[in-house]
Amino acid sequence: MVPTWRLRAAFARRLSGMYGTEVPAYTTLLEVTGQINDEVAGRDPDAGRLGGIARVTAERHGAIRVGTAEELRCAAQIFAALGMHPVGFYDLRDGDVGAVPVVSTAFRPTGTEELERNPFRVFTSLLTTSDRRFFDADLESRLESFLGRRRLFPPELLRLAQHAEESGGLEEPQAERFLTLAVAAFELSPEPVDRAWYAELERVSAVAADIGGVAATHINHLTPRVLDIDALYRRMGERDITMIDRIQGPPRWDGPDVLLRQTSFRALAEPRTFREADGSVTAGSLRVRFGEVEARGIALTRAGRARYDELTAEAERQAAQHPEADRQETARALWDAGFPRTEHQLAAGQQAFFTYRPATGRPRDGQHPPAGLAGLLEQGWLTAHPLVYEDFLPRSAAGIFRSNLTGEGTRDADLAGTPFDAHRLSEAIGRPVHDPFALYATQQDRSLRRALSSLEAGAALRALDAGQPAP
Ligand code: OOG
Ligand code: NI
Repeated sequence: MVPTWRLRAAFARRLSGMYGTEVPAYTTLLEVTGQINDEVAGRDPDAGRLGGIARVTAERHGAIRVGTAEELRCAAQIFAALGMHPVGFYDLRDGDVGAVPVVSTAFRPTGTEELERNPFRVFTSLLTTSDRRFFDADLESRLESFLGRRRLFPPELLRLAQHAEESGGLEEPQAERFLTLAVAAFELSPEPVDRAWYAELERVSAVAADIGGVAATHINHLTPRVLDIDALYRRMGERDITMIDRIQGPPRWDGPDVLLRQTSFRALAEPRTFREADGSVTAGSLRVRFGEVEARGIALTRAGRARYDELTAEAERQAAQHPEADRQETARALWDAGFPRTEHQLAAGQQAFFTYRPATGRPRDGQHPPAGLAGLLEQGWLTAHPLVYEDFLPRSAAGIFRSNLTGEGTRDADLAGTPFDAHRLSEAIGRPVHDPFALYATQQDRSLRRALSSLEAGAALRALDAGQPAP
């Protein structure tokens, strides 16, 4: 039997191989990423603090886009076979410039062990065809009928996926068949693109055209994880690959790495065939795919995230006021003044998530552990190991979409948007969309409870049981 996690690891590896043949710049990116990861692992004894080198080397996220709730349900079935579940809700329709008509979630493993085995995740976006700001009633109905006629995933693939989900894996020949069909479902289709239809959707949004203007779905990008994204950014430039103008997310600074830093480049135009108005088929090209790379840091609690969001908004405000100033420096100064400088401060202030363990070798000397987390850490009762941020950032995601766009598109901001939230997305998928904060909190609480029990830290355990945010 090939267990779930092995299916996931094999799927990620094969998808990466397939994508490398489709987008050569991705192969360059993997080479440079691999060099830098080796260098960092060789010089920095702490390089494995946020995931061992084996995990980081294999680590990828992908992005796909689908058109209907039915397509999303099928994608969810395939991901469920791989032990990947919807986490988080992202609404990208409201950005001031280049808003995109999609709502999204990320499919990923949710358990500590599964993440450690292979953390493959796929950012998955659903076209909001009923959003009147983008699509009028006539276009919506033509889109719906176009999407209703296509089938992204063959029934055999879906049957195997369901079987794999129910049995926690697949027997060998079926596993092979499942992986082959699953990878093929995300390849670029040779099917000719209807020129007029694609162009009509492109006037609304390039993302709408990429989703609803073609007969199949495809991987939009596949993103490796790098241990030093600033070094990678420079080195890609030396290889003549033009990156977007900056690294998104937190600035580089001396304090702990938190959340997610990402940067990207536009892939080259790819040959596609088109069906013209007179029925003839011509050769052409489309430029919708992407290269992206990311560095991951510590997962923040709601409080830590609120602080991050404030600093980001302030950095944006200052950058808008002083367009001549270096953005990184502006942000760094704000962080130096206003963000916890050490992991210890993040833990004691409950601004980030950690795995807690009882410190080994601390003499008790007849003392009782204190009730508060800060005291437990300061007096050396507990050690804290950071949890990696496994999710995405809406602002960076919007930035990635935006740099993908050929034009600004059109959106009638005077009309009301279709309301959408995590609950409605859960209904569309037919599976619960998990709250990322709750998942990290569960991981943290489990370790804390175990550590406190083994320390016989009665007061701290009672505080935890009383439902306080932490002891
Ligand atoms: C997804 C964009 C979001 C990220 O890393 O934030 C994303 C897309 O372009 O389909 O992948
Ligand atoms: Ni991405």
